[in-house]
Amino acid sequence: MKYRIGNNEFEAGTAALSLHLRDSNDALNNPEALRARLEDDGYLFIRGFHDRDQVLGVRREILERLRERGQLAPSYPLMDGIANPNGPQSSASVRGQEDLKTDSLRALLYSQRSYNFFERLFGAPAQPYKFQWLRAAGPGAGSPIHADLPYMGRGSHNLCTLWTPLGYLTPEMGPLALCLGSNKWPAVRGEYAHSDVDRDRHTGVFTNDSDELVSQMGGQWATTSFEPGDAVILGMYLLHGSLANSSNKFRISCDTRFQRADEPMDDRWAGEEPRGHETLWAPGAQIEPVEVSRRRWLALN
Ligand SMILES: O=C(O)CCC(=O)C(=O)O
Ligand SMILES: [Fe+2]
Repeated sequence: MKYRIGNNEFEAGTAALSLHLRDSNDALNNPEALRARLEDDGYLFIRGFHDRDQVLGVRREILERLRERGQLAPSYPLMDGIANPNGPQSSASVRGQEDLKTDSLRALLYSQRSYNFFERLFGAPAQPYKFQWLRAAGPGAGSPIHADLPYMGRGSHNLCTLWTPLGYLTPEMGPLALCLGSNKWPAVRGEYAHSDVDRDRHTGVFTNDSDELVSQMGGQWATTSFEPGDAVILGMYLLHGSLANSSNKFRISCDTRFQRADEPMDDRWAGEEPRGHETLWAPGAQIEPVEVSRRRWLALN
């Protein structure tokens, strides 16, 4: 079976795509080792980061709201999250999902467990972005390839993404996919990482050609099967996106950010109700197409 990322498909268990992610649970009590691994690998995968039952409770409430919207196929168990083929279309977009964000979701993301983890990782008190990138990605949906810094680089760079699957996720359901090795590439760490989607008016997508990152740049795509409670912590330079959802279920996950509390926060994401992207999300904004930006970042002509 093949899995799609961006414009290309890959066989799993190959140099192009692995369905295994190394977990860092062995280093949980060793912040220096966690920091070294985050720096080297660009991510940390933690099994049981959150309380499993709390995750399943959040999942249930979000699915109830998807059902109220008519997005779930009638007459299947709620917790299976099977999409209604005749319901409203869905993408992996984080916009228009405010009504899916429950108090229980915020309690999960901003739990003492999360604060404690990041305080230990940073070696200093941590504070989160109060924005939640909630993704209910239906059949066919996937996220494009990017690093996070161009979307959130105006404040502290002692900043991590916390990606939380809300339920069991198989590779067929289109989970987060990491481009291993990309966090060290000069093409990523240079102009691209220090650009700003709103100032520079580009999409933030590095390329849609997932194959060139493997066959020309030497990366490897990697994901795995996730269980409720698992989480991935991402550094700001690792390219990632998602597999396309080839199942008939919703892939529900949420990402948010934690940074050092004693450093400034990107003004787009600060405060209780962050205003978000001023250009990227502005109706009718003129934004450079990926095909143009990609050539610059990959130094193609
Ligand atoms: O879940 C996804 O599809 C993408 C997640 C992502 O880009 C992130 O967590 O930064
Ligand atoms: Fe991201």
